[in-house]
Amino acid sequence: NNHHSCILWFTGLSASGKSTIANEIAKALFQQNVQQYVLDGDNIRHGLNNDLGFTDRDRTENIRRIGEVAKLFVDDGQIVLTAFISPFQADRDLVRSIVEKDEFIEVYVECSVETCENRDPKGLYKKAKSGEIQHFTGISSPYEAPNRPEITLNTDTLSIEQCVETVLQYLKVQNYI
Ligand code: GGZ
Repeated sequence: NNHHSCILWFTGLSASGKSTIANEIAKALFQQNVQQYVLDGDNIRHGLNNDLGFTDRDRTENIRRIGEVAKLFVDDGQIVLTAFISPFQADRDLVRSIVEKDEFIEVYVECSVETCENRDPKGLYKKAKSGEIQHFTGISSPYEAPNRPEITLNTDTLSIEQCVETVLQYLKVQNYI
């Protein structure tokens, strides 16, 4: 199908909804015969990046490698969706700099720490607060909100469906799909 390849780079706190939204968009693109692939913790941190932890340095290397992999998918003509916290603006900017100007779409999945803590699907916020997990984003490690994201999705107030629709609409209006 005729489309313009790009990276939809989702960034936000743990439990903000990045993976869920990315996977739902991928499903919709698949149904429209658009080639797409989702990179997330399940297929990257458990494999290629299983030597990396959560220090600032390891997160930076995590994002650098993911950016390089995403670029390969873009070169292959796909729409690649990445769902990583990617807490540092400089790391996201580095990925932006290795692809063409219109091939990097930063999607800020905005959500208050309070809401994420209440969701806490894996009990990680609880562990972070008790000190059982160190360097936890939003609790004991920083998160830098994007300076100028192409898209912002606030999951405190928007449903998953509304977020998916917002991104699909953006892709249509900007002629990616
Ligand atoms: C943040 C952590 C941590 C720490 C384990 N800080 O909600 P999840 O579980 O499934 O997603 C989180 C994931 C974050 O990995 P990323 O590769 O997205 O992070 S980064 O972009 O910053 O490199 C969480 C789990 O791993 N997790 N320990 N200390 N999240």
